[in-house]
Amino acid sequence: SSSKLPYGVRAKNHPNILVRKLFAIAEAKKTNVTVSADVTTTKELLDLADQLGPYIAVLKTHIDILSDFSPETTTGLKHLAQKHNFLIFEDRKFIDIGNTVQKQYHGGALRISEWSHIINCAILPGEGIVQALTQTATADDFPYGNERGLLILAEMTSKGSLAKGEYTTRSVDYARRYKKFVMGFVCNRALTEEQSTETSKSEDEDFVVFTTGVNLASAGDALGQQYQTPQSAVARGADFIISGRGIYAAPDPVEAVKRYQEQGWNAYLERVGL
Ligand code: 6AU
Repeated sequence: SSSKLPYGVRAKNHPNILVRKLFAIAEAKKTNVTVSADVTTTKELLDLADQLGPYIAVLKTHIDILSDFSPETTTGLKHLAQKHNFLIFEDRKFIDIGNTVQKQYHGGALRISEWSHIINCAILPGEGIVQALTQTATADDFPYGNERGLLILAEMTSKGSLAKGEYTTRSVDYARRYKKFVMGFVCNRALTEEQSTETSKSEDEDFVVFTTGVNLASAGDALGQQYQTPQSAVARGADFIISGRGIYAAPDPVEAVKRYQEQGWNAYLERVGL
């Protein structure tokens, strides 16, 4: 399966331009780390992005937790993404009818489509949410064309998560139907062999797996979060590991991100046999 192939090989064959860029960044910087920068002021966010930028492939935001969000926040993020060559992933988890999510994604107060390369959605509403976001991002007048992608939240890391079984299989079905915009999943393992009566794996299929709940110092938190190490996440199929508090709340976040980078990268080399 594609998870045994190096990022560079997958980049060459991939039809999606943003995925090619993501794999190229991973290869160039030797990192599969996504830092989840869940801080609550613009200064903290931009400082983190600038300090950790050299060691990460993707910076993940929750833009609605900032107490002082302004256009300067996203101007700053875009500038740092260019400076350090990383992608931005706004973890908005869209979850509504198609007509609503289109307006939440493109335009609105946060203008997410303008600055975030990657977004995610949950499929609780059904296929229509994926269809609607794909429609917006592939429209002739959508200004950011090939530089945007969608991850489907197919599983969750929290205790008692209901995103399993048929829900996860459906996530894979919808990804297969809307490949033009869906680049992969947020999930805890490779879903490539997932089959339903509706869809099966096509030969050229290569979805990107982002796995969160990665932490070297802790097994979980008091609110149901469950952690694993970079090594175990990558061995189970993660192409990119997402870590928040393990990095930004460490005594020295730069030292921490380097450790996650090294462990995530070594686990990747081992998986692909390099
Ligand atoms: O490393 P942490 O626990 O500090 O942060 C984990 C980050 C948070 C969550 O909102 C997010 O990952 N997350 C997600 C995502 C990325 O969609 C899914 C999930 O199942 N669990 C999870 O923690 O920003």
